[in-house]
Amino acid sequence: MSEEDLHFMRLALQLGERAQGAAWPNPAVGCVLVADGRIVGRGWTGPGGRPHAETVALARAGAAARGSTAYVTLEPCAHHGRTPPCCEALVAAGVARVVVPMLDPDPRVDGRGIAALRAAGVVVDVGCLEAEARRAHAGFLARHAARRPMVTLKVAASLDGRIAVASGIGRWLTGERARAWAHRLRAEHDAVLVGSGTVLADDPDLTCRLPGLSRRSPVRVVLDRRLRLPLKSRLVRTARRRPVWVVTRSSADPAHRARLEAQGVRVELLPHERSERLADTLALLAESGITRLLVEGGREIATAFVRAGLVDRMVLFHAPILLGAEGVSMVGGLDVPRPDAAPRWIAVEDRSVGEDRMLVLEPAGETRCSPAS
Ligand code: AOF
Ligand code: ZN
Repeated sequence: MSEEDLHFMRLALQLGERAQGAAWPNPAVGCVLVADGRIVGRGWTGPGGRPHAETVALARAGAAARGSTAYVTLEPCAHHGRTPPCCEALVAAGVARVVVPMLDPDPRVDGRGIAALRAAGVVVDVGCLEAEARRAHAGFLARHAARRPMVTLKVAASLDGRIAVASGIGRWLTGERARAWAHRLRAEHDAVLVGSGTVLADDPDLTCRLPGLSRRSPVRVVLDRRLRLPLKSRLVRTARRRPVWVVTRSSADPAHRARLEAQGVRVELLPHERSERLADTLALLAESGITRLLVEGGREIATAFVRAGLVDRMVLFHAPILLGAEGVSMVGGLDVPRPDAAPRWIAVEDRSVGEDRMLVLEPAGETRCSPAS
């Protein structure tokens, strides 16, 4: 790969990021068309996955696409789905070369896009910035390979790892800049998940309230085995504007369920033993198209995800305060017998956000995108 290839693929990856959290159930793909060293078209996957990135870039380029190189962050599709195949569109437009980091794991594509392009005489180079693309498509890949979304756990804690004072008040530990980042995280995920305890304690609305990004608010998911979600909660009152999904047990009170559904809440039922297993809840979300899930708490939920090995990425905001031993710790019991048996994390990003510090961590060792029990 030349420097030029790396440069334009980086640009395509950046464009794809713009669709993150909005393209589900599809991957957020970016595309740059380059002719004689000049960009003639750019595109990214549209809301809900349509149009595909290549369609947008080709439309922008028009006749200038002839003889160009297309940098696409995922193998162009080969199937007649909700849009015609992108590989046919690239050939029809006269694109001479296509550069992609990786194949599309969707069984309808999976190498067929590249084969069709090559059969039509287009030069195809595979593998440019593959690691970066795998990270960008982690949610889409997890949904296909592990029947679950990629999971990001967000925690705002004091220096000593407490998320609230003893009375349970945990709001405003971090400053305004960190809170803005947290809202951006919501926009970049398809869904945000909390436990019903958090709803009862904080009555959050879980939307993205950044200027211009309110339409990017995620689906709001409540794990609520006892179906305690109050009709008066902010979530229920706004359920018609942004989706609210509640996952509960099939034995939940049918009258309350009907009242919630009448307010626009989607109630998903799981048999008793399946409702105890997070992996079953995640499979249900993946079946509904969710590729990127942001877990926001509270402590019981965070603990359950960590214990199950179901966290792919942790975003930890550290406020420069101490709350002491009487504060509520960020995770509950993990039964760690010795330090060397502790779940270990690798920091992939570490930066100041206003007066707070943001750490992005990934589990050390094998990737966790494998089916868990
Ligand atoms: C592309 N470019 O921008 C995206 C692709 O339901 P459909 O017809 O939109 O097809 C969805 C599949 O298309 C999805 O599973 C993935 O394989 C591919 N997504 N492909 O060429 C894009 N978003
Ligand atoms: Zn396509």
